[in-house]
Formats: sequence, C-alpha cells, structure tokens
Amino acid sequence: MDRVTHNSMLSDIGVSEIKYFDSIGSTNDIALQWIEDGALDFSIVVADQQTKGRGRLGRKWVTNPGSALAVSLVVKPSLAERESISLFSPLAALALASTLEEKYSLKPQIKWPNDLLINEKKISGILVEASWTGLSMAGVVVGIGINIAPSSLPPAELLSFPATYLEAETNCTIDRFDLLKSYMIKIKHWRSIFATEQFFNEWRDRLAFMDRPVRIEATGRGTIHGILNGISTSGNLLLKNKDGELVEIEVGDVHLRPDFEK
Ligand code: BT5
Repeated sequence: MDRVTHNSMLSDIGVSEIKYFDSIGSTNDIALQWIEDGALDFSIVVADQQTKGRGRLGRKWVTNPGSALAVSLVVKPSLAERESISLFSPLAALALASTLEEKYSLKPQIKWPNDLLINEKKISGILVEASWTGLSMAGVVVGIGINIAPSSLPPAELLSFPATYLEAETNCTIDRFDLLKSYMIKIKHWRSIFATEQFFNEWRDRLAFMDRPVRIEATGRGTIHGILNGISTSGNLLLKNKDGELVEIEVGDVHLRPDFEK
C-alpha cells in the first residue's frame, strides 16, 4: 500500500494506525505483539499474504497473495465489552455481512460461531484472540480472512466445509481496499450497538441452518444432534433435541455441520 492510500484510509475510516505487510506469518500474531508494545484501540494489521494464517484450535487459514483480505483489528475493550468478549466474533461477522449486503446485494449468513457463508459456502473466517498481561486483559485481536479472487481458495483436500470467494458470488472485480474501508466503517457501527437487543436480533436473523437439523461435534461431548433453534442472550447456540428440550452449547471446541452432510 503506498503512502497516499495509507493516509487517505486513515482519514477516511478513523483507524488509529495501520501496519501493512506484503507477506507475513499471521496478522493476528503481529497484532497480539503490537498490543504488548502499546497499540492504540482501533489499529489494524493488514497483509497481502499469510504464510502461517491461523484458524481456530491450530487449524490453518490460507491467504494467497493478491487474492484475499487478511486483517486483524486491535480492540482495547471497554469494561462493558470485557464482559462479552465472545461477541467480538459475531461483531466481525455482522459487520462483514452488512457490508456485503449493502455493497453487492448478497445475503450472507453466519454459521455459528465464527464463519460467514454465502449460498452455504464459507467466504470468510474469523479468529478472535485476547492478549493478557498476567490476569488482566490487555486487548483483543479480531482477525478476519475474506476470500475475494479465485486464487484465494485453498486446495480441496484442505477444506472441511465448502468454500467460495466474493468475485464468484458477485460476478464483478472487487477492490480489496475499498472493501476494507467499508468493513471498518461497519465495525464501528456494530461496536456502537455491541451486545444490544438489536445486535442479537440481527445475529439471529442471519443464522445459517436455522430450524434445520444440524450436528455439533464437541470435544469431550461427542456428537450432539438437534434442530437449530437460535442463540441465547449470551451468544450460546440453542438446539432442540429429539425430546423437544433446548440444549445450550458454548463456543469452544465445536464444529457445526448441517445434518445432511457427511
Ligand atoms: C477460521 O477458523 O475460519 C478462522 C480464520 C481466521 C483467519 C484470519 S486471517 C487474519 C487473521 N490472521 C490469522 O492468522 N487468522 C486470522 P476455523 O473455523 O478453524 O476454520 C479453519 C478451516 O477453514 C481450515 O481447517 C480449512 O478447512 C478451512 N480454510 C482454510 N483456509 C480457507 C480459506 N481461505 N477459505 C475457506 N476455508 C478455508
């Protein structure tokens, strides 16, 4: 990114600071280190390529050069936000979903807890991580990867869920930095209504596989089958089991799959 683009982005979207890399291991790692070094709230790390992009629980996230967005946002959470750190994942999902709907008339859905789907294929993954100084939380990193061009797709053998990219869904060429600007503006908006009723309602409205049979694979609890019923006020997933009882599932080591998939 040249200096003119850099400066105009800063003034357009009110980001505190940007670190940009042509190629880096993981933008989340840079952002976590930056928090330790005193990063300001609402700073971002952006990379064209990640060589060690991370998903949850040690899984890989592929970011090939010139094809995607990999962005990690530094948040210094307020006291109220600290109470609901797990909601930063839906915050990013809602911000991107509303961006894609407004700009490209798409209908993105959120696959609980952290994926954005278009036509039931994953277009974006989110990884939220906290940085701790002893027992005190120094900051939160909200990392997002967005597939844009055909070469953003990983090899099929690496995929545990069908994937897509924005240019396939829109049939147009996407300006990645324009998309980044719009996403950051939406992040500000969703942060201003963080954990409100509106936040939860819009999250519920965008839940993928609602009222459909799904299975949850949770470490230590095996596979749980049920009908996807919604999310609780703390962001846990609600499933109706075969006896009609509501089962609540916390974010953790879980995979949600539609039950028709093998
Ligand atoms: C995620 O994990 O989906 C979170 C991905 C977060 C990536 C961002 S990029 C910026 C920041 N820096 C980082 O290092 N990470 C964050 P999870 O739900 O665990 O999904 C990982 C799985 O998605 C992998 O095991 C693959 O099956 C699949 N996958 C990997 N790369 C993909 C891609 N580009 N598109 C679609 N699926 C992908």
